[in-house]
Amino acid sequence: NDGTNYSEAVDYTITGIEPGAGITVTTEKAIEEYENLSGWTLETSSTAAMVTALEEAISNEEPIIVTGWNPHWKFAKFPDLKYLDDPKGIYGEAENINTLAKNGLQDEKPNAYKLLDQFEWDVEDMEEIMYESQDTGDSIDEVAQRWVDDNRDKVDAWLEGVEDVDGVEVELASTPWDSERASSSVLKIAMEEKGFNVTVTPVDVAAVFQAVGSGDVDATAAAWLPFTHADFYEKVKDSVEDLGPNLEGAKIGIVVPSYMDIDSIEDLKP
Ligand code: PBE
Repeated sequence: NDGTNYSEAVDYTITGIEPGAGITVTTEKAIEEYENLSGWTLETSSTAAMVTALEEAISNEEPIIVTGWNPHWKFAKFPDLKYLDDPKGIYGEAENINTLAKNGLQDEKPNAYKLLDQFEWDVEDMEEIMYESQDTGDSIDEVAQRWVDDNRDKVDAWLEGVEDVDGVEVELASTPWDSERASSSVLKIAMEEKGFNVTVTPVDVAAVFQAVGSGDVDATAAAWLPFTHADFYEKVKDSVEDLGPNLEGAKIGIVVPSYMDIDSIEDLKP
């Protein structure tokens, strides 16, 4: 590259997000597996703090190394970001966001189960809500309602064959990221059209999996699989039912501004 020792410039530190995130666990694995990252630090704080650090670095054209993922609006706001190649495949390949139900939900609440099972949309749909909320300052819930109004064909497909109910309670566990706030929000709106009374509780990833596994909640639409949340899923897999992807084409990894002249995690000097 141009000779800059990026590793030294970032003080051998990756700017991470919340300590409880799947991507945090995976990045700790990456630091163990890549010899050139031995002794590096993953600094955890929050997604908001990571985005602020990224914004500052980009405005000063300074090097920064962050944990990043799609779908997320940072790639729209900062078009010059790139993923570093991950030759060891620590961050996995094709990643999806799955819906998980507690065991027995189909018998207990068959119409809720059917709707949850039929819920699926595309990366572009989720991004539309995240970008619009970010641009306008309107809440995810407000933008999600507009999205539902504008995308009747998709929403009607989720509702197909689902009978109306009279206030059946459904509890969904979710995570605090915009991606899952968007999916939980459209799901809640769609379910309430059929007469369900839906509560969405955003908690840590570990708590999401525990809650569905123990049957404390009915379901979650926030499971990043097969890689990001693999360790969490493994612990509860016998007590949950995997309803498959509600979104295909998610991704996580190490992200840097494209003015950094490196392409791979292995290009980082030890
Ligand atoms: N994320 C966004 C989460 C899931 C959704 C990739 C930051 C994580 O657990 O890492």
